[in-house]
Amino acid sequence: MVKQKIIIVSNRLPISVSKVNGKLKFTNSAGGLATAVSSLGGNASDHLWIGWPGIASDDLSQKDRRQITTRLHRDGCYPVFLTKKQVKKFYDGYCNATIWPLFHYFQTFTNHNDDFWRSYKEVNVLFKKAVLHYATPQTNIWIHDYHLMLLPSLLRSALPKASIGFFLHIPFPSFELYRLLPNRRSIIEGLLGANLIGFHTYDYVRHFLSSVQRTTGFESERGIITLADRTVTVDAFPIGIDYEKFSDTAKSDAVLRETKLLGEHYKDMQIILSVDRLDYSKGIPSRLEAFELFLKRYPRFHKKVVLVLVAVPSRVTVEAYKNLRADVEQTISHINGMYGTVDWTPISYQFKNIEFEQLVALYQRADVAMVTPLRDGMNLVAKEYIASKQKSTGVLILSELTGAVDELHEAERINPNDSQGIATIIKNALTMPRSKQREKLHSMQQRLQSYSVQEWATDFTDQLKQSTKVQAQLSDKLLSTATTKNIVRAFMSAKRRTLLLDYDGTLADFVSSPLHTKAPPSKALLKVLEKLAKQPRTNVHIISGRTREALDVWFGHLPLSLVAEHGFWVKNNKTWAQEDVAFKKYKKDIISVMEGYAQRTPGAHIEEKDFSIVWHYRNTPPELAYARNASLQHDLRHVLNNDEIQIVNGDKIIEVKPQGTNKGTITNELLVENKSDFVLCIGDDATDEDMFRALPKSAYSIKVGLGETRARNQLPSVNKVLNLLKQLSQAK
Ligand code: ADQ
Repeated sequence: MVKQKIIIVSNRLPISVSKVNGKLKFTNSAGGLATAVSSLGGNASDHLWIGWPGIASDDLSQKDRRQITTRLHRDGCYPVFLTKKQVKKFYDGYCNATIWPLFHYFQTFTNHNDDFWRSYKEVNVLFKKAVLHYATPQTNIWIHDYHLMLLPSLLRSALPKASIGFFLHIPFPSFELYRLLPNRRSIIEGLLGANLIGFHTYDYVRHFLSSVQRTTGFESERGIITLADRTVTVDAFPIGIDYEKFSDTAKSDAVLRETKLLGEHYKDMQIILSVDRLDYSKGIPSRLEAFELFLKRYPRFHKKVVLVLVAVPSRVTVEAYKNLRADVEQTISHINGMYGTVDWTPISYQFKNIEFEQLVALYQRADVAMVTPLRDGMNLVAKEYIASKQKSTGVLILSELTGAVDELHEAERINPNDSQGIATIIKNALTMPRSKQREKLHSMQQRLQSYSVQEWATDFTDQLKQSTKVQAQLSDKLLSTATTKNIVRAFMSAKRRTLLLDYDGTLADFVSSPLHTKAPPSKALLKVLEKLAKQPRTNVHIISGRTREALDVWFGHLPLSLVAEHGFWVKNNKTWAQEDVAFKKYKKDIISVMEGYAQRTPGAHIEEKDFSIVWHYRNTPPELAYARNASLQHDLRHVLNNDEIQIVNGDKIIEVKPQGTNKGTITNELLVENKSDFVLCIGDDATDEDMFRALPKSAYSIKVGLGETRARNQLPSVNKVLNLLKQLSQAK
């Protein structure tokens, strides 16, 4: 097996295969991604590319397949063959009739179909098999785009240590749209298999993070999502173009010749250019509408302006695309028929792929570029137009619904639905002084030059290495089998043992209701605790924020010591003792403030304990909870205004309680009373950090979950805690 540094995985390979007159034909697609990958440095054996070669396998004989594979291998490409049925259901279906329209906010074009989804899963598994064929356990893998959103997790389960990056080239929609997808959870879980997930803009990052939280509950801080045993970094990497390629080609003889020809053909005429794949997201019909309005409102430009509209054929078998083509062509004929004359055709239309030099010549010669998508992840045409303006001036009209607008703010920004506004902007663009055009072009060119597609690729892969390194450091703290064995050994040889255990999130998973009737301990847990407490010379303490009543119901029958309400109640020898603090007098005020909020906060709930009042917001929509929590805390501080009370943020709760007593103070007391040579403390949230802080150096401490902690070790889940306790309970 070859040793590779990076594996690129995308639906399409940079080489396309077709069959012409029974013979295989190989064509290079010089897209931005191919350029980016070739710029990653090293030689060809440092990267390989896995993808579909663009031809259905039903049309290929065994001999054809072998020939394709051998030919592609020469260029570092490895084919995944798809059948006609898969192309129809996976590619035309789930990718382009479900995900593409929904992620571009075309809800009405979105087709939800179980067959498409089945095929999407099946093809992602095919890609997994192909990657596993070439990957080593430490391989760097970079997966591209919406066709392969399940692949990161599929690979993660097979290669737990691999460095996996994912980049989405289209927008990630707001949760309001994303939630419409029946398979929304599977897609998010699929993506979360990556170490690093990249988007074009920060808006898409925000949408993604909020969808992760709303579908799976995983929270994020500064773009880092904490899962049970791993973290995932999410960031914005706005894709660039191969700047030099466009700026150099623009100065080449071939382009100068082409530009001259264009100049002669459109003598004394200003050119407005429109170049896109023929896709409904690109807003071509509304662009035509705005152009017609411009012709109607400003007749002085008749015969002086031509709109050159180049549309690349795309997804021609999908219904919505067929309809779009008919619509566009009909509107063009209407405008040409309505405004054209014997010696002037307002719109020159081409429905084809054009040669690179021809494209650059058009960019070079065009006085105005109209880039007006209704939605676009980034939009490279806008950037390519600016880079090609080496020897000429020009104005870029750019939709504010593209990702590119964030970087190209000197462009003439338009709302693609505002035809009246666009008509005015076209007129202004055609009459803009050249000095102003030059000034705007210059600053945009500088920006594009400094973050080209080469920088983009290097930036992403560097960040991927960085996130994988952080990930590895994090896993260093995860309790290893060796440390577990040490703990069991130390437990066995100790003269006296003390265990300090939190309950919610440590011994039992969180449930949506805080009521104790809804969160009882499992039979398995009770059995382990009983066995553990019956071990000789062993004291087991449950130290919880729960009420005495709850702990009594759950554990009253076992020989355990119980601490309720974070240390305000302690049960030893069957009686509860209470800390001597005054809290009663504040309760009424606290509850009345909280009740005011609870009435207008769906999902929120108030819990009254002897020594605290708790605001629970686990079931409140996160954005609402965020807003309410801030004002609730502000009002509480205002009402209480004294040093005896503290307001503490816990896991989906805000707790108001007296100062002074916490899980740390009670830990101190218990350690003095118990005088043990073996101490094990396990907890999961901020209140448990007080316990960890109070422990002697020799103690073993474990936090459940990732995130910063003073604990020596971490465990990913409640189940793993139970496993550890089970081992101790069986120790002889
Ligand atoms: P696309 O939707 O394909 O890309 P875009 O970014 O504009 O959109 O890229 C189109 C590419 O095709 C450009 O490089 C352009 O030069 C080329 N092209 C267009 N018309 C052509 C023609 N007639 N002949 C030859 N070439 C032509 C997706 C996302 C975008 C995102 C890119 C990259 O939808 O939002 O910018 O990926 O991430």
